[in-house]
Amino acid sequence: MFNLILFGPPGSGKGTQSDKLVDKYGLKHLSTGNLLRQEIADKTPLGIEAKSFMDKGQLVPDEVVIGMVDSYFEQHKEARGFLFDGFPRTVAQAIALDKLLELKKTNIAAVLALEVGEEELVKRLLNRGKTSGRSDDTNEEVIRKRFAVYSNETTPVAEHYKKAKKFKSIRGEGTVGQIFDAICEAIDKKIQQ
Ligand code: B4P
Repeated sequence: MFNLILFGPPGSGKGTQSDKLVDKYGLKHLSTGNLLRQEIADKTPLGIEAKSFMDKGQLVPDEVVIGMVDSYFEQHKEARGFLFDGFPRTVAQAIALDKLLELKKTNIAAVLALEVGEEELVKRLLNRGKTSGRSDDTNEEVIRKRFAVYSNETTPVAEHYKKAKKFKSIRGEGTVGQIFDAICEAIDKKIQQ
């Protein structure tokens, strides 16, 4: 199995790049944001709980997200590898992911982190909010809250993978094509190792 994490702040382009990467490398796309939005659309108890956190720009509790990832693994036992998008977002999630992968006798090959300045991120998210119908993208205060949560709770995840020598920064500003090429270059190097 070959597993990758696409890492970066809200709006850094994780979802945009993931769609292209899963096509090219035949990986299963595991976006916790997409899974949570599907639960909300289906009005499940999990979705109703998650919505109250997401609307405020907060993270959904670890046990909810980890349980959801575990059941996604159960449903995709045949996968050749996973592209994790927006997960893990806390150190507790990263440790849980390490354990789940260990049970499958596999691990994370690399963590690719998209680096984008905050003002560019706000611009992208407000712009997406005009058309996406996502309530967490329409209010600048909620967007700034998401950055604060990212800096407090998600940045330590980078340290977790830096210690394991799996972390690589990628410039996340430029055209979608340029960024895609830079990510593919990093992945291809990893595959050749
Ligand atoms: P996510 O769904 O993961 O989304 P995101 O971080 O907001 O955006 P992403 O980085 O994927 O940006 P995108 O490509 O769409 O999270 C949403 C919420 O779910 C979180 O705030 C949290 O509450 C909850 N959640 C999710 N996972 C969780 C977890 N593990 N634990 C707890 N809670 C969790 O790009 C953004 C915009 O930029 C798009 O409009 C795109 O078109 C544009 N764009 C992309 N690339 C561009 C480029 N190169 N130039 C210009 N614009 C670009």
